[in-house]
Amino acid sequence: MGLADLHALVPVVAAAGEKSKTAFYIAGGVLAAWAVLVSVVGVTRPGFPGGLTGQRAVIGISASLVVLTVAMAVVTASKPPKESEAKAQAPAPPPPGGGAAVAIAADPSGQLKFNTKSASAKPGRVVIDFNNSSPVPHNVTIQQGSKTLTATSTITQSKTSVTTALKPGTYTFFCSVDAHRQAGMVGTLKVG
Ligand SMILES: [Cu+2]
Repeated sequence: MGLADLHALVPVVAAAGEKSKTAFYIAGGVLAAWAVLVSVVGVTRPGFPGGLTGQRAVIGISASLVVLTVAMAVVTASKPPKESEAKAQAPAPPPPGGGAAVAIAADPSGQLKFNTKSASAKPGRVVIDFNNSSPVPHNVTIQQGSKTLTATSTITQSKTSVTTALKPGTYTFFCSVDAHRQAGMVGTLKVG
């Protein structure tokens, strides 16, 4: 196998490397086998590699194999970050211990009220699931005292959710659209 063949092999093996680390192991194995071959021949033949051309060939092939192996290492090493990236984009898993989902719905006929005046959750990550099947825009905003902690999007005829970390305590949930809170879209969220 000549040097040109080796270089032609790089993209092919690199493509295979996208799928697994096998290409890296193959390239590494070939490099190791070549190193053993050179040293065995070198030991058994005092004149090896014989002449400038022979030396250049041995150095060239060795260098190509090193480049190939490093290329495989780079190609295969680039895979784990892609996986973790995909993982980061995936939906967050349910909170491990503690936390809870709180389901709140707006009146389906469009009246300015929620389906409940009180809700409760365990401390930790709390998912507020809000369902507004009416054509009137609403949201669920969470306050503690006068401090707004989080809010869902304002939606009509759809569902949304927001996740927040809540410590034990008493919170207020309400709709911040226009005067919906004053009209009655308000309730108490107890966490504890
Ligand atoms: Cu509202």
